[in-house]
Amino acid sequence: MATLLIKNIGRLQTPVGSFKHCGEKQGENIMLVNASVLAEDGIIKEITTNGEIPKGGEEADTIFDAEGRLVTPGLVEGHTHLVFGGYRQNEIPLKLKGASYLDILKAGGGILDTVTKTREMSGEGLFNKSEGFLDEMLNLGVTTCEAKSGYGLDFGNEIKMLEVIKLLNKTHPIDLVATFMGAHAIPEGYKEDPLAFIETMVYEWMPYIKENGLAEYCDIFCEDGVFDVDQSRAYMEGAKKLGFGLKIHADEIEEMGGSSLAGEMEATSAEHLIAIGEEGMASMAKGGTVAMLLPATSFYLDKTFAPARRMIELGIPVAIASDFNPGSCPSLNLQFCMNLGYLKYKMTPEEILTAVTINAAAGIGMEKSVGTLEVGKKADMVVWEAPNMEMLCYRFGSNLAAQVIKGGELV
Ligand code: IZC
Ligand code: ZN
Repeated sequence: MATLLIKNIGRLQTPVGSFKHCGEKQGENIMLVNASVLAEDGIIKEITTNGEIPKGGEEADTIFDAEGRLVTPGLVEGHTHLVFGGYRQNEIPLKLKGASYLDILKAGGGILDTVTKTREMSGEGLFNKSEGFLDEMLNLGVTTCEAKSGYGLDFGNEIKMLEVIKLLNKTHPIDLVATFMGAHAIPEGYKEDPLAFIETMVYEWMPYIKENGLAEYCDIFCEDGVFDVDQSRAYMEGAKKLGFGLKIHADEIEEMGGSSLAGEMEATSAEHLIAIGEEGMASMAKGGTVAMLLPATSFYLDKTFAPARRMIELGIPVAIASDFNPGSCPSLNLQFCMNLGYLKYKMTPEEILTAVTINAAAGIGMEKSVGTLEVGKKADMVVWEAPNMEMLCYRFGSNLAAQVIKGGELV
């Protein structure tokens, strides 16, 4: 039995409860002063406060002195396109000349450019590259991460990506949740008939992915010039029948009705939502769909920011994630997303902590095991180079994670 004691925690701050936190609950965190956490075999055994040390704590195999700093749950990264070939820095000069994200995609670049480069890479090459990204994330405080396929767009290459994610989950300290996103762009040969591509995925690829345990969720890019609402519905219905959880990139650039569909289908999460309207928000609130907001993408694409305050007001559980990908967010720094949450979404530090822990966890089906610091949950924690959440949300551009703890081990 391996034991770990984190002592002398100036402030331990965490949401409580293994469920989506909506409305006023979004901003409810508990704060313990002069706290300690004892973990046994990677699971939290006891949390104490006011200078008390858990029984047996002083004899723990490893003792870490937090020296009065802030400790929170490990960050949960709820949305990444982690596995990809190449980069797309060549798009910046085009953007500066006025080309939009969708202009570049429509001209055969964008996602399709990354598809070519991902197809060219071996599984081993993709594994090594993605592993490096996960190392960076862990350093920045991320202990659980969602990762999507979607740069293969044919059976063999989509499976190659999902196999890479599965192997990373086995070998890397970060826990991964895999999402199949074959419906990321329309591949060559299906331009005139996107529904035929959807049917191929639903009837031929998804059953294989399900049988082989290669993904928990299916995601689709519902956007002008990509997949429309009817095609998205067909894809999601197919995925639901096979027992996948549902996600949808909705209302990112144009308000297409993807968020209304998400609520109607009771999708686990809807992503982006920059252009969402009142109808979409009402539907998501009714469907209990997590709003997976991606502020670094708004920043990078020079777009407005999703109406997070209105969502909280309407009782939509809000999560914040990075969207790490080579085209619309080449940053995997979730701490930067927290800064943007504070300044651009105007969320409180408490609401932001909920957004990057328990609500992100609920958005990827991990809320029972991670996302809060409570007895029985995984001992995934971050000791921050900060006394409180205000400092963490205010200072940007530095890595304030002083010590990351994953599954009861210092990393
Ligand atoms: O590679 O552009 N929005 N998918 C939907 C992306 C961005 C990733 C990319
Ligand atoms: Zn995305």
